[in-house]
Amino acid sequence: MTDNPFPKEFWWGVATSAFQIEGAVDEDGRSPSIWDTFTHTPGKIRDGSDADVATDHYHRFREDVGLMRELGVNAYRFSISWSRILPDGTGRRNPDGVAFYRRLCEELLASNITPVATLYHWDLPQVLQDRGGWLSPDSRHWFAEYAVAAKETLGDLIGVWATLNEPWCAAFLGHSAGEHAPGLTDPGAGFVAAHNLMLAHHDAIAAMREHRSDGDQLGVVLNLIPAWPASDDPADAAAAAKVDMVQNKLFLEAVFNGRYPDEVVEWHRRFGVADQIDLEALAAARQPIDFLGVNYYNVNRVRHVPGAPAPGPWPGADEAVIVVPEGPLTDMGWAVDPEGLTWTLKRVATEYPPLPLYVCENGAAYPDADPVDGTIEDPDRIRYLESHIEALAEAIRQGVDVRGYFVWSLLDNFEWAKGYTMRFGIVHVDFNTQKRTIKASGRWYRDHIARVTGDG
Ligand code: IFM
Repeated sequence: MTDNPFPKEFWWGVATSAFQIEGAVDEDGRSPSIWDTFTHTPGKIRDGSDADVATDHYHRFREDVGLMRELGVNAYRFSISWSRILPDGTGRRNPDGVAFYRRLCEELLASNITPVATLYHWDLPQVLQDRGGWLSPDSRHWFAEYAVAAKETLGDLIGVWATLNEPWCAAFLGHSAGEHAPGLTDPGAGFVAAHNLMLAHHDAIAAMREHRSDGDQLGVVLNLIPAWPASDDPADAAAAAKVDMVQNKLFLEAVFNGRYPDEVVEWHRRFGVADQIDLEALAAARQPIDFLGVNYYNVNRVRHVPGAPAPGPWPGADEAVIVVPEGPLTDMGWAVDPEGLTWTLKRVATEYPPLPLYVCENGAAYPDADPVDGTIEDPDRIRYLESHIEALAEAIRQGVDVRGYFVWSLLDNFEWAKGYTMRFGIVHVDFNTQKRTIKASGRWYRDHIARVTGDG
């Protein structure tokens, strides 16, 4: 990087989530989440696996913080398991669950690594699903109660809080496409879940602000996937705009402006759920945030195909088809589009009020070879990270206020419906022995951090 635009205090971090790494699913009072139920339902996970052990981080967190020290990161983004803190979903707090996150944060702080917590990375307590889950109008109150419980018990150690991770996934992959827990396949249910998640987000911010400490930063993390037309044909542009509406605009508008785009309101009517979506309640609930987290992996290129049904996770986007990308793909089947990151960050900065942004996830799955002589060469992942960090640098040079970048992921881990078939880590995990090995990409990231912070 010839012209280094990253300030000294920039956060160079790594990210994980509770369900994907912790394991220990029935230890110390944790109750099952919807993902425990889903993984134990035959046919839901590609390799038939579950996350009962995952990467055993619950028992190995000190070793994992040690890896972060070796990498030289100064921030760690993780999520808290609701089922550990409030095993009944609401009410009784579980001191043993809280104690785990206290130990983790103490270890991080002793290592000069800032803890960045997400409250909800998709693992709703099953007891709450049994009461209607995100389709229940009560869900906003359950979530606000959980947010307060987390803030009251961990707020002396954690100053940066995101309410939700990627609510589009929780809403539409979970309730419309059936690919994620709880596995519903109802277009309207996705919109209802999205609405209740947005209310929950605003309510949690309001409730946590009442328990505010100096310097707290409260925000939310969205996965903003640019939906670009596959050609210059205006019909492709119109199809792409519909995908953008469900993927991005719905959440950006709800978070920043407490409203939905007109097309989305129309879809509420069309799918027969308008009576479950109180637009005035959303406007009334709206809270300003201190930062927006942006997760970025790739671009969706969209073609208009007459008569095609809307793709499952984008209900309403009739006649829109996501094109299979050309060129080198990651293991997820995603193209490598660093320019989409610059574009996304500039879009948020241009269309919405000025706000600190963090790239809360970015990374790539590739089929790594097993370690040879204690090392793993993963040049594709290095190229991916390098090109995206350069794209981020470009956004900063163009004036976007980005304060941090988190690689997804610290560790190879449980990739949801794809089980253990996808390796996103910059640290390899042998899932039989749990041995960790820093990959070449991890060493590259360490050297990059040292270089740009002047410690190299
Ligand atoms: O593993 C997921 C993570 O949980 C949420 N964002 C995308 C990642 C890769 O698919």
